[in-house]
Amino acid sequence: MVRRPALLRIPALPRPPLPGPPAVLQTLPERFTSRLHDERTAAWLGMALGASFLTAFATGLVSHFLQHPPGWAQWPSRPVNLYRVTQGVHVIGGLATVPLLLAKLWTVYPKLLRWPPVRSAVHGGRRLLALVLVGGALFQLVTGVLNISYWYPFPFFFTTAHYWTAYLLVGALLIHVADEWPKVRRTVMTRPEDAVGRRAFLLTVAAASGTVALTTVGEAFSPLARLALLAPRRPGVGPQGLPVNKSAAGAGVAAAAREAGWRLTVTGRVEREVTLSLAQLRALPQRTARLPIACVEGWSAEATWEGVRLRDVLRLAGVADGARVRVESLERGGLYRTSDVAPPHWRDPLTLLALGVNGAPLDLDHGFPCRLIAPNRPGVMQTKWVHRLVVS
Ligand SMILES: Nc1nc2c(c(=O)[nH]1)N[C@H]1C(S)=C(S)[C@@H](COP(=O)(O)O)O[C@H]1N2
Ligand SMILES: [Mo]
Repeated sequence: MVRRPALLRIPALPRPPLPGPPAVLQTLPERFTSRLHDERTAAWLGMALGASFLTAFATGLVSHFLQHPPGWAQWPSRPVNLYRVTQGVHVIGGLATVPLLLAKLWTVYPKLLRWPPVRSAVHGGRRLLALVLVGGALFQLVTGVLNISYWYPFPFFFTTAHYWTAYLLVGALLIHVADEWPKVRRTVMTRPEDAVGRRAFLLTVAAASGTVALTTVGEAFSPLARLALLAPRRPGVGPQGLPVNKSAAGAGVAAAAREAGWRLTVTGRVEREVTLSLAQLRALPQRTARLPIACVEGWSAEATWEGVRLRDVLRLAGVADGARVRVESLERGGLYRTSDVAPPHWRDPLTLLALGVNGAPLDLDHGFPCRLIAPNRPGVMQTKWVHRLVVS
């Protein structure tokens, strides 16, 4: 049902005794004089929105299943920048969708005020579908933007809500596309006879989307970093030229990480338990790898990491080729205190237990004394302040 804004309820207006729309609504549709509130504009915007939501869905699923692997599938460790690209597309594409959605809502909102609100069962069903589409799309974009801005005014856990709403939205989207397909064929695939400034309008919307993308893409694509005016994170900003999400103080590990008694332990299903001090780790063959941190929030930053290959340390303990490894942080609580490393990742020669970055020992906030860094993997799984490897 349509809830009329309070302003529109004007009780004193004389009206015919017939049951009908409130007087204001009777004349309202005629006031939408712009001819851009038409099918053809809506169809073009709808196609763009459909493409961008489906892209966001696919890239979102990649990110979800990377963090919650289904068991039968293993994500490869190469190409090194794959996750950086899929997640960059997810977040920056999502931001660029905001102007598209606003334009679409503007184009179709006069329909919302039509009388009677429900004309038939089919019409009622369509309105319900529209409610799910509009509600779902707004929910995804609003929570996404708030999340990358590190602002959590909502009472639910972002990741779970964003994930499940995606299925609801895509389900509704598929029904909507099937339902509207004839209209799309009638409009988008034929030449318009009328000139109502539609092209100029659509180009303006496209330019707005492009501007959003251009002023944020630099957070993932460093050559454009200087243009990243709207991005919440910038690649070069932070200790040692890298952004920090969780500081050592914030994680409550500052004291434990600096302790001289710090040791790295390899335990679980191993041939022999191994315990290494920082000096012993430094005495093992040191390697460098140029790898990005690619955060789920869309930003990424590349660095030159120095340290020991994870596989070298695991081989010291006699770990079997197919083993899985859980990397544990000194951090006591928090969602990111551990991460799982599957064989494609731990056997990759680029996967390091990093002791240094960009030519200096790790900053405390980057995970001193030791952090995991691996190719093609979300930032949340690049565990900092590592102290234990548990093999299973
Ligand atoms: N122990 C631990 N490791 C962690 C985190 C954390 O909260 N705790 N945050 C992760 C996240 S979300 C990201 S994006 C990267 C950020 O790394 P940086 O702060 O060194 O740039 O570290 C990851 N490693
Ligand atoms: Mo992150």
